[in-house]
Amino acid sequence: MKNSDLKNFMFGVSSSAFQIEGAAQTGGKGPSTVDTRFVRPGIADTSVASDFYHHWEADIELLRELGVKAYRFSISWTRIFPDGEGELNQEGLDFYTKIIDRLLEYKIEPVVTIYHFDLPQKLVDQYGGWLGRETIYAYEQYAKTLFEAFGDKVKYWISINEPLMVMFSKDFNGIRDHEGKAYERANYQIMYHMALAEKLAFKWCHELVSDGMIGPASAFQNIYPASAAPADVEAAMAAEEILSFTLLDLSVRGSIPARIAHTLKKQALYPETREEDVQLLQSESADWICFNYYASLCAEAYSGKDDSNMPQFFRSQQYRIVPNPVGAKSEWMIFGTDPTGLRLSIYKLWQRYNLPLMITENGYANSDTLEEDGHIHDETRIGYLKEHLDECFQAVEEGIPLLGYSPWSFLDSLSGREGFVKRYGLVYVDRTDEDLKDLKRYKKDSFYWYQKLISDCNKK
Ligand code: BGP
Repeated sequence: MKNSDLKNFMFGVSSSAFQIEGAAQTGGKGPSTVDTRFVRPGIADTSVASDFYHHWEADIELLRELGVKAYRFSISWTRIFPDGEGELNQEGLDFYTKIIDRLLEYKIEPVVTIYHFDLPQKLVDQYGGWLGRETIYAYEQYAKTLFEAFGDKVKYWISINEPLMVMFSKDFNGIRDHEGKAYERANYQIMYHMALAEKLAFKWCHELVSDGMIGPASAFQNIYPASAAPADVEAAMAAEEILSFTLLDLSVRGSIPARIAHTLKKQALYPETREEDVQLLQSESADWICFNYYASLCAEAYSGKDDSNMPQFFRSQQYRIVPNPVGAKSEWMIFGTDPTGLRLSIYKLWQRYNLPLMITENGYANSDTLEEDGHIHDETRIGYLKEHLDECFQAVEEGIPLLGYSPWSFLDSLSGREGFVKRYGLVYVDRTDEDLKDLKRYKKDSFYWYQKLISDCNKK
């Protein structure tokens, strides 16, 4: 690779507000769906998480020491608008102002996710969350407020993290009173309303942030045919189109892919739309595509039943998702690892959309052990990150505008469901699910490895 290829590459690291901040009821913050959801006994909740809210200065020192060029984090919607809309909480805005200013002082580019799973609970209570069109405008007000406050400082914006997960996860969308077919219909209504909301954010970003870039962060599902049988190949194509491209097409092209629209209509799942939506959907488009990649999957032709143990949202009558037999599986990486799949995902996204790309999540989950001497030897994580980064470097060398790589995660943080037993961080946070201990930070071996890699690339 030419030295200049990586000169501007954004080596970053990622986090999200509810997974690290804690202080869930502090500083005027209102409750969101991730605070009110049911948490299994023995598993940590959002109240303390990694306590970034009280450790932010020392944590940003760690970012500086790590040498990253970018930090991807999210703003908590209910820290800014405790009710999701209406009255602004200045204390919340001030908190993020301090963070952004400190990052810029250290020449770390803030990459800001506007909304990462934490939907204001009040919007759920009042409007059914994303089922109500009111939530579209609440999101618009929130996003516009952020562009007004930070538009002169933050250039890189992510509208919504993993709309796919928001559509399907009741923990995130807060929809508890719909089941079966009604819930399936709700999933697509949520998708559609989020797409409209996102377009309003695009519009304001383009108006208020000069040279700003905004786009979604896709939970990209790279799916291989389970065999070369045409029926399996077709199943894999359908799965990718439904799980990944439908949402991204809305963000970029402003429409649902024709075959998917046809199927949704046939199944009476097509969302309720209004004529005037078309103009908004098509007038604005994403400037870049961020995506999160952990593993790949396979699809085979649907044979009338799905007896796999896959999560509900992977199930469909058009395909059957199965684990990829290739790639090492481990305690928490149950789908195995597939670095090549990351590069193939880059190709697929580049071919379809021709937009700059950024990897905003990629990481290895493990139940790490803090040794008595304060070390955490996470060589498997190092191997995982190295293999995936090598694939990124190849794509950059081939001329694809991959702007950066920001692994999940900076700190050990609250996992989507598993609390603190499942860790991804480059920095260990000393707490367990049930014992807060001292929340002290320890740099894992992966921290030093990544630090050296960034520094070596800077020297080239
Ligand atoms: C992604 C989310 C992240 C993070 C990550 C790891 O889907 O965007 O917020 O949670 O997954 O997942 P988990 O913590 O569930 O293992």
